[in-house]
Amino acid sequence: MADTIRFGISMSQDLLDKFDRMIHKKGYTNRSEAIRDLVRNALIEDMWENEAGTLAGAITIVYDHESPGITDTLIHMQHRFHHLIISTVHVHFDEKNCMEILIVKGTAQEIKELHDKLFSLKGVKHSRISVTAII
Ligand code: NI
Repeated sequence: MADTIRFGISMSQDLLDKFDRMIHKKGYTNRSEAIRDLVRNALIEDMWENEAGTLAGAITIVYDHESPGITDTLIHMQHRFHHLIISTVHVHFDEKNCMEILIVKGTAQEIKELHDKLFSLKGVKHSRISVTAII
């Protein structure tokens, strides 16, 4: 495990009060853990924006399974991107709509490319990406 370094942070009383109220609401018991989480979030966001390193995540799509060809196209694409897609979960949302969660691992560029291809398919109504990394 890497050494833990202690360092001081300067900020206005007003800003610190707002920060303390927020982390209290979220259930943090100390500022250090809250700040570590903020730093991790910022680092992962930077990896996503600058397309550096390996990320893992989920692409969630909602689609109309009655849209012509959509089911075959989605299966075809999942085989084409098999190196990125670790697993999928399919939920029959209602009589017409399906939700599929694709669990992916790759670079931000690869994940964005796959997401864009999925979202632009006719019949796909909504999609969301959520990514994380080991920091
Ligand atoms: Ni379904």
